[in-house]
Amino acid sequence: MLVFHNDRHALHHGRHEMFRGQLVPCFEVPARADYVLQEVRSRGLGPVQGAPDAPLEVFERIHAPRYLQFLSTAWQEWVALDPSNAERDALPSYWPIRTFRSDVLPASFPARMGLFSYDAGSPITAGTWEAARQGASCAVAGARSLLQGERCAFVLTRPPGHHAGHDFFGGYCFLNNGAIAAQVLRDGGLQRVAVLDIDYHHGNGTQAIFYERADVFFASVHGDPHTEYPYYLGYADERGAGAGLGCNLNLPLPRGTGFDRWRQAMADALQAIAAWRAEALVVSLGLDTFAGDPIAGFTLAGDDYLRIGEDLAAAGLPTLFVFEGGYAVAEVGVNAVNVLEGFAQ
Ligand code: Q9C
Ligand code: ZN
Repeated sequence: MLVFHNDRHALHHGRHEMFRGQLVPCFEVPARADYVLQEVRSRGLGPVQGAPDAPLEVFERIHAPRYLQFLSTAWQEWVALDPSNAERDALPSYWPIRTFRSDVLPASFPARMGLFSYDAGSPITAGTWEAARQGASCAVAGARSLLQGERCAFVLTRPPGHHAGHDFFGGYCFLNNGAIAAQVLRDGGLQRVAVLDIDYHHGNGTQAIFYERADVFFASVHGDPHTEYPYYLGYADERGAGAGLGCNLNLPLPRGTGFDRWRQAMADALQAIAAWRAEALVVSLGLDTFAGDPIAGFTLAGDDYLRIGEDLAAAGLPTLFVFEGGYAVAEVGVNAVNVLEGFAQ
């Protein structure tokens, strides 16, 4: 399996996220991707390559130009507010919730931080833009490899992407790598592309991006948002809207769910994707469904990830895996490569 590795991922290294009124050390750390790369190499999964910088126009197929403009200069603006800010991550403190305008663009940098985000858990650091942009470039290269006939490829990148929307960051995500890949597949000539999100958290960004579209099917198996992040999206009654009605499938499961029930939910999602006649599959591959994950609540075990890979392979579609969450750092490499090896064998 081809592996597209973001060799600039460590430029994004948040120090703190806001959690229950305190700044706590970030869960989304560079070591996550390092463990996955180490496992890819030691198990000989396939050749590891980088990717050329994709032009911004490719990202603009998914993200708003003014959002990309904001991200590309956010760190410089943050430091310009106060030189000592260089020692601190940038986090938002204000948000334009209901009754406020979101069409305005305040000159104030903190005001724009809130305009373009939805939580205080996703710090912007000196290298966030560089890292996110290179990661999205890897997603573009991965999608193109499928268009050129590869059966599968793996985009090994962080920061993750599935919580990022058309014009907002959150949930540790800045550019929606999976959505960008799906769009590259569409623009490369495929008519019907499915995104299957198996991260513990609902992929609210990806869902929102494609919600009114009939050409990209979004299916997600995740912790029930009644109790789990991101709380405000991911419910079973969200089926798509307008032309996209029927092209969105949410399968929320209660905290504590184990592999048997989880596996049946993924089978239901794959069944819907097959019935929809998808031509290619993008898998948002979160490993935070693992029992040992510090911020999630399912109870999957290491070997279960081999079965997941086998089940995905049985769907018989060209498949692009995109790395998302998974915070049991020492195990995330084995679990990720188990899926990929289960798929490829
Ligand atoms: N203190 C992804 O898995 N906060 N994002 C949870 C932890 C947000 C997860 C609370 C979790 C976002 C890509
Ligand atoms: Zn997650």
